[in-house]
Amino acid sequence: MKQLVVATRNKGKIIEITALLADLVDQVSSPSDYADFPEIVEDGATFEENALKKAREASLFSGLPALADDSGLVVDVLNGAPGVFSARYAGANADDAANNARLLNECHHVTEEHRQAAFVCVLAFVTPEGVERLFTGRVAGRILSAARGEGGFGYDPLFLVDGFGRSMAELTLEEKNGISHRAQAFEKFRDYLATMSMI
Ligand code: ITT
Repeated sequence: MKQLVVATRNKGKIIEITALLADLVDQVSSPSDYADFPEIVEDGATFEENALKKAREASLFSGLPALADDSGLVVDVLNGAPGVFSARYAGANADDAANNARLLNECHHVTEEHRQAAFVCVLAFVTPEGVERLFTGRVAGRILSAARGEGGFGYDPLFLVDGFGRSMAELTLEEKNGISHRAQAFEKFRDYLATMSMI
């Protein structure tokens, strides 16, 4: 595919997505490449709604095919929180440190065996011709009691990946992009593009 807009302002996502798209797209642009890219209000109740909204607005604005990632952490014992509120769990302008501090606090009295969680990613692909497709990925793990590792972004230091014995932040970019929720959704997107002969 020649050109694609990726509708995210999250620097951690952009690093991972750039690597995941490397052999799929000639030219990837993101909101920071445009002077007046619209601010998109994420007011949907689901990852699907938010991902579609971001991709639709990006495609409309740019006139190009657009991809948007809506993702987050889902913790069983917290009834699925932070979920679609993952980016702003500790408040509207919360940073990763504040969100992680709240997560630790909420899980404080929960024993290890009840800390099951998952990262979920929904990718929305929208084109100016009216194509709309969703691709989902999910990776399971447990919430740690203290941060581990320096890699990744967001909740990665508090997420012990099932079957790895390491936190998501203890994986290299290549390792994370081999197993993550985002990588799984991109794998489905890749298969779709191949089926449609778009690559
Ligand atoms: P955009 O909407 O501009 O893409 P955002 O950060 O607001 O950026 P989301 O609304 O999809 O994106 O929220 C995703 C949040 O979920 C993100 O800020 C992290 O807190 C968390 N998250 C998602 N994927 C993650 C990952 O791979 N590792 C750690 N945390 C992740």
